[in-house]
Amino acid sequence: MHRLLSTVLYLFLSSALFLSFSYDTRAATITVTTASDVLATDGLCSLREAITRANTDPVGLIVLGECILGSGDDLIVFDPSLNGVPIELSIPGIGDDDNLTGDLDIFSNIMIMGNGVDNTVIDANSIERVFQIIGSTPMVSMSQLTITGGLLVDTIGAGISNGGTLLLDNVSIHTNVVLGTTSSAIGGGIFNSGTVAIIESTIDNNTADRGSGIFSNNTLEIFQSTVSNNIGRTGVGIMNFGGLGIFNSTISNNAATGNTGGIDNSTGGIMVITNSTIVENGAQGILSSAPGDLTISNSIVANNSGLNCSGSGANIVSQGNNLDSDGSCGFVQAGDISNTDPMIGPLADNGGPTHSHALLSGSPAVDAGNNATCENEGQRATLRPQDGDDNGAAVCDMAALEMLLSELITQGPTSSDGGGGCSMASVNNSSTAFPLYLLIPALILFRRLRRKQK
Ligand SMILES: [Ca+2]
Ligand SMILES: [Ca+2]
Ligand SMILES: [Ca+2]
Ligand SMILES: [Ca+2]
Repeated sequence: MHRLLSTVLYLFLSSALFLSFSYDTRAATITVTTASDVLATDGLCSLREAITRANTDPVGLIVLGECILGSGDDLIVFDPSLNGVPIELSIPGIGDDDNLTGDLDIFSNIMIMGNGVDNTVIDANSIERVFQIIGSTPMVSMSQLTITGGLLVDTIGAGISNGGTLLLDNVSIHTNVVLGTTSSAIGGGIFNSGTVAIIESTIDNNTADRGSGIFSNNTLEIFQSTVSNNIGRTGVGIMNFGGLGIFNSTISNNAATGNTGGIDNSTGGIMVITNSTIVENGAQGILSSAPGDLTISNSIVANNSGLNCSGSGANIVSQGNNLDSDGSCGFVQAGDISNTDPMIGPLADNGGPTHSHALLSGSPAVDAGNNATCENEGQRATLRPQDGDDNGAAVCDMAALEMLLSELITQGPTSSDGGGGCSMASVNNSSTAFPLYLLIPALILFRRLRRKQK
């Protein structure tokens, strides 16, 4: 059921965003041609100028060489000559919401498509946050880019502050900082008060008092993504007060000075976790504060430095086929495995666009999920189920990844100390496993670009 709900939400988001772009024949494609953060008639188009043109759809003559005029739901792209050159924000002045100084302010429907997380890096250079999506009406998508260098003091959302509808697809949000300890020192990577869908993205090494990776008080869905190495007091990976779904994702190595490093589902937050790996966080892995508000299936909650779960039984409800390493999660439903070492590798590049934890040969999580409730593909887009224990029956794994039998065989026998010697076979997911929901918007965009060229 939750899989269906998430699919419906995804289709809504992707169709609302991408189809509106594809059928908005007025839309302009605005190409950024300089990495400098300037507002000037200099023959070049900066990212700030491009966003202003897209926001305001001005009319009039196009100045030769400047950004072309926005028109409807615009697409912003980056000239390949900028690949690898960081776009550093440099016009000081915090608190401006007119896209003139400090952060980049978006208040219309805009699609920003970079050339890859290594090629298109948008760095606030510590002058304010990176992006602010203002009001509840903008529909925005960002893909193939990095968002970093945001710095705020006791203010929300250093990477992105979102009030509208936002799709993040193949995005890296790292090293954004909210200083301070007030109730506003939240959302180091992302602050969300609207709707956000995160696909195949990484939220890493962001800092805030609470919700250092992500703070959400509205609707958030996370697919095939990793929230890792964030730093804060509590609710460090994710702090949730709204509706949250986590699918095929990894929450790992978030460091807490307070009581919860992984996920804090506060009173009023409603949360579903399936096929995910919540491990190696500081302090507690998951805290859920009210009865029935968090349901979990086909997942691993293990090796967190405090309790894996706080609020088990009433507040954290197992729907089966989960594993914990300390017996704290109350995993007593069908297929649950309690107080058991999951036998996982370190957070590492195991193939696909995000880092993850592999299951090691002999892991009790291999082929221990429920085919009736598991997701159709793993974090790396490996199709589920795979027969990982070579008994002829293909069964979903617990956890974000679905391991291939060839990978588990290549690892060989696992040493009892969990030491090295494990070589992972690379995963080829480029052919059969490419998700249709990414292919469809890509095809729509390609057709639209082709039409424009004619
Ligand atoms: Ca526009
Ligand atoms: Ca602003
Ligand atoms: Ca601004
Ligand atoms: Ca399997």
